[in-house]
Amino acid sequence: MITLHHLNNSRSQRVLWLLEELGCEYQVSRYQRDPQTLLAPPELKRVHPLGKSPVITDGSHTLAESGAIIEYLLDRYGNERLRPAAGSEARLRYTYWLHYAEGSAMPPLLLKLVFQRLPRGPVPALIRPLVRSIAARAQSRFIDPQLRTHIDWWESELSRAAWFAGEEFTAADIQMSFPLEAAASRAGVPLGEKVRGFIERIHSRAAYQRALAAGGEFQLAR
Ligand SMILES: N[C@@H](CCC(=O)N[C@@H](CS)C(=O)NCC(=O)O)C(=O)O
Repeated sequence: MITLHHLNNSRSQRVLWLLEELGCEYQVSRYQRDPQTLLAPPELKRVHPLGKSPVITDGSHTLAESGAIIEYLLDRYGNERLRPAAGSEARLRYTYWLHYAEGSAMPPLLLKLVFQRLPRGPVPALIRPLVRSIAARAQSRFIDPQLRTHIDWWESELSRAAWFAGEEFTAADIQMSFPLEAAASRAGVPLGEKVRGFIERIHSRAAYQRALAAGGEFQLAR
């Protein structure tokens, strides 16, 4: 039986969603973020040394890293679903978006979160205005222009086809859902019509809704 080590409000929601799309049997082991630091509890380090979520265990395997977990689940339980055929143009696109989501899209979104929250942290009152000004400059000069570029890239790609790898919904769309949802919650940059349409379409999928019910809480930090 697959066990998903699931952290509230996190990337592991994507794995829950994939498990629901595939109709796999699984159980969920739950972990709660510290409300102040947003960090995972130390128990997660007993499952995997990095203590991050998602992690799955399946028989003798323990796997971390969303993209690797997605590939493992498709290899083992996919029966050719949710991944374009090897050698096709769509497969190239699928592979690109699967890696891009964590490798390129998430870093500026994480920076945005850190710099948005910095002045709200335990900063001495005397230097709070300075911290606020540095955080605002980091966002306006460095982070926001990068986010704009990424969001425009998603908009132009979703104008070419309904889904990231082409006309068929694939697991790359599941992987890309997290940066798009994070951008909707915190980017502070308007999203285009195609990106908003993508988010609406994924929300209306029955498996997405079952995953929400199974995961409990899914509200991304801002
Ligand atoms: N690239 C990794 C990122 C994993 C990751 O950073 N997960 C976050 C949840 S969204 C986490 O566990 N944060 C809690 C912590 O860092 O303590 C993946 O895609 O699985």
